[in-house]
Amino acid sequence: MSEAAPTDASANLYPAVRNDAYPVYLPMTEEAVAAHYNNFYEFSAIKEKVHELVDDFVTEPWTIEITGHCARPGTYDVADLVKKFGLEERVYRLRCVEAWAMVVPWTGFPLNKLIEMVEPTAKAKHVRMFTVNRPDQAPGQKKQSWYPWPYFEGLTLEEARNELTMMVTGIYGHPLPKQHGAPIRLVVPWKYGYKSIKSVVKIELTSRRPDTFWETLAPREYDFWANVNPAVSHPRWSQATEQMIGSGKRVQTLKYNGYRKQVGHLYK
Ligand SMILES: Nc1nc2c(c(=O)[nH]1)N[C@H]1C(S)=C(S)[C@@H](COP(=O)(O)O)O[C@H]1N2
Ligand SMILES: [Mo]
Repeated sequence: MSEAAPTDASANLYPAVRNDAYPVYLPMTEEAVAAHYNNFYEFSAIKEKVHELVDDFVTEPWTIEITGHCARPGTYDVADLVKKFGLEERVYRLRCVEAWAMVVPWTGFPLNKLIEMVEPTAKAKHVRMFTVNRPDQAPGQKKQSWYPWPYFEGLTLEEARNELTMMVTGIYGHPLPKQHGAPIRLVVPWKYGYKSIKSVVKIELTSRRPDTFWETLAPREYDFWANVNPAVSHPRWSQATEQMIGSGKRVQTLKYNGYRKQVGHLYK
C-alpha cells in the first residue's frame, strides 16, 4: 500500500502525545468542518473559501526572526525549533469574537520555551508578532490592499509566558494545513480568536504595548486585551453565548473561555 510522502521534515513527530491537563467538556469539532471554516483575511474574508485559495502559499522552508529586548536575537528555522522543543497535543476551545466556537486538538510547544531560549532582558514587557506580507501568494492581501498588512498582534510578556500560550505547528495529529496558519501560529485559548495570529515570521520583544491589526482598524470593537467575557457585549452583538461550528449548538460562553484557573491571576 502506498502512502503520501510527508510534506514536512518533522511529519514523523505526529501524532504527538496528548497533554490531558486541560480537559474540555464539549465534543471536538470534526476535522473537515474546522478545515473549511477559517478566518484568514490574507486569503479571503469569506470563511468557507479560505481553504480553496491557499495553494500558492509557500510554507517550507520557514524561519522566525526574533528581535528586540533579548540577549539572543536571531533567525530560527521552524523545523529546528520543533526538534529542539518537541511537540505535545492539547485540546482547546477556540472562541471567535463573532460568537462562533470550535474545539480543536492543536499540536505545538509552549511559547515560553522560545522566550526562555532568547533570554529576554529587563526591558522586555510585551511580545509583538507579525504574519508574512506576500500579496503574490495571498490573494486576500492583494485584493484587500487597504488593510494595514502584514497582520500583527501582541500580548504582555506575562501572557506570552503563561502555560496555556502555545506556538502551534499541527492540528488533528498532523502538520497544520495552510488555512489554519501553516507552518506555525500562535494559540491563546482564553482570548478571542483574532489574537491567535497565523503563519508567524517575526517576534519582537518590546517595552511598550504594541498596536494590533484589528485594534488599529476598529478600536471600539476589537481591543488589545480581547479576553473572552460573556458579560461584556461587542458593540454590535451579545457575547453571552456562542454557536458551535458543525453541530450548530448554542452554548454558554465562559469567562476567559473556561480557562480562569490558568489565567485569572493575570487580571487581578
Ligand atoms: N494572520 C492572520 N491570523 C489570524 C487571522 C487572520 O485573518 N490573519 N484571523 C484570526 C481569527 S479572527 C480567528 S477566529 C482565528 C481562526 O483560526 P482557524 O481558521 O485556524 O480556526 O485565526 C486568527 N488568526
Ligand atoms: Mo475570529
